[in-house]
Amino acid sequence: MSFARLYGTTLAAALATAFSFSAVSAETLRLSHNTGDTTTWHQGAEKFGELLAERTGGALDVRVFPNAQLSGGDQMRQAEMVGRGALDLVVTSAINVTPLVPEMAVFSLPYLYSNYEQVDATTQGAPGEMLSEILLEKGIVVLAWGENGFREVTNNTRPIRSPEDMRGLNMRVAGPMYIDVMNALGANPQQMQWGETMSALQQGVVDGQENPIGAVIIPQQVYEVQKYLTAWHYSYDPIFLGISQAKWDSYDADMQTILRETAQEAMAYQREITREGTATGIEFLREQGMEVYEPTDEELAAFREATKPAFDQWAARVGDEIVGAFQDAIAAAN
Ligand code: X2X
Repeated sequence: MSFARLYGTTLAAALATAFSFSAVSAETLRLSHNTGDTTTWHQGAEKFGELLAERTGGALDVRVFPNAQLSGGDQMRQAEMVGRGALDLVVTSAINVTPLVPEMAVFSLPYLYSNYEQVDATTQGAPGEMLSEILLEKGIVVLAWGENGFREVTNNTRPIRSPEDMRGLNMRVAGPMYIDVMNALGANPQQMQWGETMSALQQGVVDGQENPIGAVIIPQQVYEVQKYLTAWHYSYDPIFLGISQAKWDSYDADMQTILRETAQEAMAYQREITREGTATGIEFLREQGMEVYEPTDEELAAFREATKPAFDQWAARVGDEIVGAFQDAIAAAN
């Protein structure tokens, strides 16, 4: 049935008929993500559910499952599960999808981006579309791109001011590319689920980790188990809200429009609160007792230089066409 033809596409019209519509065909979609229920990932997912229920008059609602519960705690498995229709919806970050789609590593190449304008020129533009097309081949329809953010390094051993300071540190990392980046810096990387990381930090199984301030470090209270943070901005990580293609194909064009527009609004909100949390975050972390170091441009250049072998290795894996499209969009945004 065509939602728009029966009820009109405006919000007011949808709300006016909410009750009768929901009585006919309410459907609950399951959304999986791999952070806790305090993060901006979760807030973005909940916003999507609220807006979607409103706009479909309750015909569609969303149940959000945090902490990768639906994939047995395995954050990398979510994308593959959505692809084969075992999950309806996912919010996850690019690095988690690299085992399925290595090209997704393009976003997180070390020191690819210098600012948010450059980020937005790719995630909200044609370069992001290139990745959406590849994900579609895996059965995942990307509805909108959101933000995990620039990943900053924390640890309990010493302040990090130079690549040398990373030597010998046992670092928890999320995905394969970061193993190579940490190796390039002389650290000892260990891939670990996010869900196991807080206790590993607490128990000293690892010395440190890296994550974005606004989306993860603050809402998940990483400052309670880590002493030092360096805002080295070494790698950007986007998130996306995706739906399984099987589910997507079950809706008519009007419902697909509502899904896409709602996802875009929810992820715009998610990016906004993430950036706000990041902007005020360094001061907050200092108040919580963390020692925060903000490197000079020269020091950042040293980190960029030291991580270049990992950049080159992964750029080759991603391929010239995609890396070039990103670099062109970034140059144009400067
Ligand atoms: O596991 C992480 O570090 C997290 C939460 O940032 C990702 O999903 C990549």
